[in-house]
Amino acid sequence: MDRRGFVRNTATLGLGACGLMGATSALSAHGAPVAGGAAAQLGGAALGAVEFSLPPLPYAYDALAPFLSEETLRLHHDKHHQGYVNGLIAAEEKVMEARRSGDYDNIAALSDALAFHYSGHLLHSLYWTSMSPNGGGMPEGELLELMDLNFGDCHAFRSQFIAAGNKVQGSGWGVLAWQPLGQKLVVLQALNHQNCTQWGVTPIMVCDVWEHAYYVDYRNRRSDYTEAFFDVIDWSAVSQRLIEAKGAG
Ligand code: MN3
Repeated sequence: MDRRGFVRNTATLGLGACGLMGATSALSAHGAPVAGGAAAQLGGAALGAVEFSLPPLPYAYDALAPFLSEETLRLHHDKHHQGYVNGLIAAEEKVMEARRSGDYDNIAALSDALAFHYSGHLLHSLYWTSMSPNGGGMPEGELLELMDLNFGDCHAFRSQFIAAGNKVQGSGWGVLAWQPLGQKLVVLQALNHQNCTQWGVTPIMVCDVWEHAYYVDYRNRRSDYTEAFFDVIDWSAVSQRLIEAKGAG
């Protein structure tokens, strides 16, 4: 099947139950544009030093036009993603202060903030590397074989992924993830960044459907954005993350 045929398929499947993306170490996966190693950046703030930082956008701000404008990518990467990194660092510092003082009265709010900002940081890092100026086309190899096995075929996968993103109520994500217990690919929704999660799954491709991701370019037409997302997917990066996720799980 050619790329055009793949992209044109717009049949929709019923939306599955709320899925989940996980609080996993997905950013050790291939393609995460984090200087010094994703694992070190995202997992290195265990006890003391706060090491989280914004990874550079792996292409020019105007490289994905016309799918997404330079204005959108500058705002989204430099302001929104940076905001989650800042929020994560602030939350970590408050948790460290609670440890020092022994005052855990705010632990519920702090736990919520950690989940929100960490998940936002992780998902945005995956989002940038789910796309490429040279993206689009078809998935190949084991990724394609698993789509056939787990969804029926790649068209059915595409329909479910787009439906999941379109039907997120409010802000959230469409997520393709490797589920180790089922040894299969799953399509999930993430509400906000952290809700509707299955523990232990590894997200390998994500589509941000918060309005800030598309409103400048698509206004309220989220479904136009989620359809066009398939024109820029970096399937080789997604395939590599699948291999790494399977190896880890
Ligand atoms: Mn976003």
